[in-house]
Amino acid sequence: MSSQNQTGSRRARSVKITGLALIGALGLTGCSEAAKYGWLPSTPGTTTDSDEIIQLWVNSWIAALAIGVLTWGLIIWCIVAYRRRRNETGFPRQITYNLPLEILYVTIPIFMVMVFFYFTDTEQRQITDRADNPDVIIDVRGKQWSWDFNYVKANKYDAGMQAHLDGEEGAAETLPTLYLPVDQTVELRLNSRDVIHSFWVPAFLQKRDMFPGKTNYVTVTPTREGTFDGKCAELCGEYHSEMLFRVKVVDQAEFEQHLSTLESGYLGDEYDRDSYPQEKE
Ligand SMILES: [Cu+2]
Repeated sequence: MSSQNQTGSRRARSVKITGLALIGALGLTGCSEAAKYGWLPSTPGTTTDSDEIIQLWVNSWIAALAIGVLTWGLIIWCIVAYRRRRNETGFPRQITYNLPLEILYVTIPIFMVMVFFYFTDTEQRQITDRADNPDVIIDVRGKQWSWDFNYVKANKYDAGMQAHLDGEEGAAETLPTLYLPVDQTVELRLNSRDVIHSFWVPAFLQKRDMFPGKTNYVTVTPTREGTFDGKCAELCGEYHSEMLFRVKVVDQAEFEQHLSTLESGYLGDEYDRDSYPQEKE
């Protein structure tokens, strides 16, 4: 066999292997439901924002991967095409100060960043916009290491019990539970009683920090009934890992029924830890 034929068959084989690997990878991804949503802890239809957040996430990955594949391809092509040949000595021809090329590889990344920025910014504004007239307002107070929920319009409160570490895992039923009515716009007013916490319901794909002395807002309209996990996402001390809660998205009747079981009143600033003399003075 001539050396040319040998190189040809080797190339054909490597093309075949690469093709099979690609088809296999695509097949695996196609089968998996999780892959379809970019392995996010949510599925479409959980809140009015969740579908677009999932789309932004998945499309960003596709764009990033396409750019990645193109870049890796060009790198590998350069390595192979411009490798040192036998009987070649010294440095290859040096090409510098190629102005058109330099302008090209400055403008392309700027353009890519602008496209990513545009889509992220549009989406983020839509998510963080506060509703003019929320159906339900809940003042959420993070505290080491639990949560208080004030249902503002109904003047009802639910005070979470501080976590106790006794070596036994806490039962889900004992966790403080935030009730939300399905298909209604909810404004969560996030406050902290002591240190920085972070309000996170993974299934809602939204997370926001809670600072002492400052109120942050999350506006959410849950569209699927069910029970979801919530947790503090900011390391806030010894029992941070126990600072858990649950979210129950229920119909209006069940929501009202739950409110009727709660005490009337409002647990406001007066229960904050008195440790911010600079603000209290
Ligand atoms: Cu915390």
